[in-house]
Amino acid sequence: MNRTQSEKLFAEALKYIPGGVNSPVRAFRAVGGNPFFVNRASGSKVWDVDGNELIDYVCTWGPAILGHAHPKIISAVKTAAEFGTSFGIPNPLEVTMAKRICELVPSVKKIRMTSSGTEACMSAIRLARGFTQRDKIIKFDGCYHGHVDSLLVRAGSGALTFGHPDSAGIPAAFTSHTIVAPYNDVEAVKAIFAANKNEIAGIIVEPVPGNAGLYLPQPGYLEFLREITAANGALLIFDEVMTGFRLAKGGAQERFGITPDLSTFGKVIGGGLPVGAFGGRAEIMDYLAPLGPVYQAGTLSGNPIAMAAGLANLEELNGKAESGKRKAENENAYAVLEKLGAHLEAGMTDAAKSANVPVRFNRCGSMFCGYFTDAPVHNVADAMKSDREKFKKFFHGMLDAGIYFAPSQFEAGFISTAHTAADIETTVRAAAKVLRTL
Ligand code: KE4
Repeated sequence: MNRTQSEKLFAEALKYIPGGVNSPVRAFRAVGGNPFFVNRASGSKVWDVDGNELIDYVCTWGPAILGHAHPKIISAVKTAAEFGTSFGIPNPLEVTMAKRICELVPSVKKIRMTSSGTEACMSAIRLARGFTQRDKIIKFDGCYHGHVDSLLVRAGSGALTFGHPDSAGIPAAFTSHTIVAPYNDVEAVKAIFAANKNEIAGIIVEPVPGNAGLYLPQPGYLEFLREITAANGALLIFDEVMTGFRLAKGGAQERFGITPDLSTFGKVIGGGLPVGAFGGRAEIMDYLAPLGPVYQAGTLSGNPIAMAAGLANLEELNGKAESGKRKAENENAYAVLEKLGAHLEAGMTDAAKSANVPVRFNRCGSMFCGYFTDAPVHNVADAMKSDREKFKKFFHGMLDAGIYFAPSQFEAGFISTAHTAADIETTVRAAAKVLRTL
């Protein structure tokens, strides 16, 4: 595949941007080779600067749930931009967005917008500590909550990909109140609470971890986290930056029937523009400035263009909130995502079997990960057993076939409502060929 222009751009980028990328996961360091550059995307496809068309299963890491350049989002952004790009003064779209999120996610009674998922998670942690007046936070190895100093401890995503889940530049004091437990391990969390009585401010968890590939909560595990936090005066914080509004209209908490105290969001509610949010019980959220003692702020929080794009995304996924109850054109968006996900899972599983290559294909709705291992994957330790050499070869074989999967074994894949059965069939046919070369 000709990537001349991408190579030229990457050489230029390296002169001015560390590693040539503005986010490490884009760097292809886990799979080898150099990243390609994209300047056009539409529906389920992206086109690189050399004109190569790719079926995209990264979907800009989640926001493009309706596919790229959805006409309703483009039109909403253009319309909003005509009236100005930022005010730094409350604007009506912030109210519409806040109300819409509270309608879609019953556990959220109040919400605060930010400009990234990292900011949302950082703020939720600070709020949990301020509200409980406790310092310690439990997180799970392999889970990633953005590049928050106190949470970059055995983190997932790029931190895991590059083998340094604990970043340099973070003083030990900043992580001394962070306790890491294995995901899906009930006894480990019980022991932590027993050893830290009345000291745990909260647990922050990806309800379906998507930053070490993808694995699911074991039956009863999320219920256990809900019970043990409530029993110990600690808060349960669901990091739904990735799962929110994707795994169900109300996110993973709707899908699994759990009511967290706080939730963080991002990606889908920005429709591809910079966004994050955190919300939950009103008595907790009212601890935030300007009402309460926990400070949190952002120049572009609630930016009108991001709100317009996010609201268009939500509207197409769920239909208008108010009058007329107009259903979205693809009113059963979540049924479409589930059907496409099941189609991909079945096809990839069959392709691996016919090629006699051990693959564990984990999936939850429209999020998935194929691990090159024949053992089940329930946590990051299991994920680390996957054959990364096979993954590298598979990744490049599929890329050369015009299929773009996340450039790391430790990332989730995403499907959009713009993907078609034909896209899935093309993907599975290519996988059947590539797997036989491994
Ligand atoms: P951002 O700060 O990147 O908007 O969100 C951080 C974040 C928080 N919580 C979860 C569960 C997340 O998945 C993320 C970000 N996800 C990664 C993909 N693994 C973003 C891609 C990147 O870092 O470039």
